[in-house]
Amino acid sequence: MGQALTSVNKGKILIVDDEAINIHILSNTLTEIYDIFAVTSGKEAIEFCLRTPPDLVLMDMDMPGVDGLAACRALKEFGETRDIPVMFITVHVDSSAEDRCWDAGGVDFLVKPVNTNTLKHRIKSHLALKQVTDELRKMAYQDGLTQVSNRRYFNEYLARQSKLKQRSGLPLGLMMFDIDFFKSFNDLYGHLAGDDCLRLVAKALSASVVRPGDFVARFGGEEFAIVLPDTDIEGVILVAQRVQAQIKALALNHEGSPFGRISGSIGIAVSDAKNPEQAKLIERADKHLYQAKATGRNKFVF
Ligand code: GH3
Ligand code: MG
Ligand code: MG
Ligand code: MG
Repeated sequence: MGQALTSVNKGKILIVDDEAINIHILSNTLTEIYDIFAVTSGKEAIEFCLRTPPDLVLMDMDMPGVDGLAACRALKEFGETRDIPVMFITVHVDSSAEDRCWDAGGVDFLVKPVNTNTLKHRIKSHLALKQVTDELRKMAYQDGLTQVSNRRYFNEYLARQSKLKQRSGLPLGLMMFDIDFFKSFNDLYGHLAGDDCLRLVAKALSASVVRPGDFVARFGGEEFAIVLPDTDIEGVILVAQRVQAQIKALALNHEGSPFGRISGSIGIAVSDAKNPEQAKLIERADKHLYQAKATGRNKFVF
C-alpha cells in the first residue's frame, strides 16, 4: 500500500520498486522537495494511481508479478491515469530495454545508479509539462460557464462506458435534462441571470449523483446529460427524482413559467441485455425528453 514518507506539498511522486533500498535512495533524494509515496509492485502501482493519481511515477522495470512495463501499459489504458508521466529507472543499460520502456508509454529512462542532480532536473521538467497538459486538458474538456464537463468529453465518456457495458452486460443509464421555459427566463431576468441559473442547475445536477462513475455534462445551451454506469431503470428513476428535488430546492423564481420557479424536463434511456442498442441511447433519451416537454414539462419520461 502507498505510504507517505513526507508531506511537503509540491508535486506528488510515486516510487515503484520491489527493493526497499532503491525506494530508500530515491525518497531520500526527493523527500525535501516533493510528496513521496512508495509501493513495491506493478499491481499496487496501478491501484494507487487509480485511487489517488500522483503527478509522476518513478518506475522500476523488473518486479515480480506485474512488472514495470506491464504496469505502465495499464496506466496508459485508463482515462483516469493516462496522463500521469512514467519515468523508468532501471539497471538495464541495453537499448532494447530502453526501447521497450518508451514503447510502453514511458516519458523518460534513467539507468541506476542515477545521478541525483540529473534526476531532480528531469523531474522538475516533467512536472512543469504535466501542469500545462492538465490545464489544457481541463480547458478542452470542461464547460467554461458551468465547470461541468463539456459535450466533447461527454461523447468520449459515453463511448468508453458503452464499450465497457457491452463487454460486461451491465446496464448503462442516460438522462437528458432540459430547463423549462428558459428563453423566457432570459427575456425576463436578463442573460447574466440566465448564466447564474445555468451554474446553479449544473451544481444541483452534480449534487444529485453520488457514485464515482456517475457523470454530468453540459450537452449544449440549457441542456445537460447525466451518464449513470451500472444503473438499471429503477436506479435512474431514483436519480431523476433526486434531480427534481435538487432543482426544486434551488427555489429560483420564474414568473414566466406556470410553475412559478425554474424546473426541468428529463428524458431517460437505459441500455441493458433486453435493450442493448447503445447507439440509440441518446436518441431514445432525447425522444423521451421531447415527450416530457410535450406532455406538460417538469417531469421525467422513460
Ligand atoms: P422548453 O421549455 O421547451 O425547453 O423551452 P425553452 O425556452 O427552455 O427552450 P428554447 O430551446 O426555446 O430556448 C433555450 C434558451 O436557452 C434560448 C437561449 O437563449 C438560452 N441559452 C442557451 N445557452 C445559454 C447560455 O449560455 N446562457 C444563457 N443565459 N442562456 C442560454
Ligand atoms: Mg526490481
Ligand atoms: Mg429548455
Ligand atoms: Mg433546449
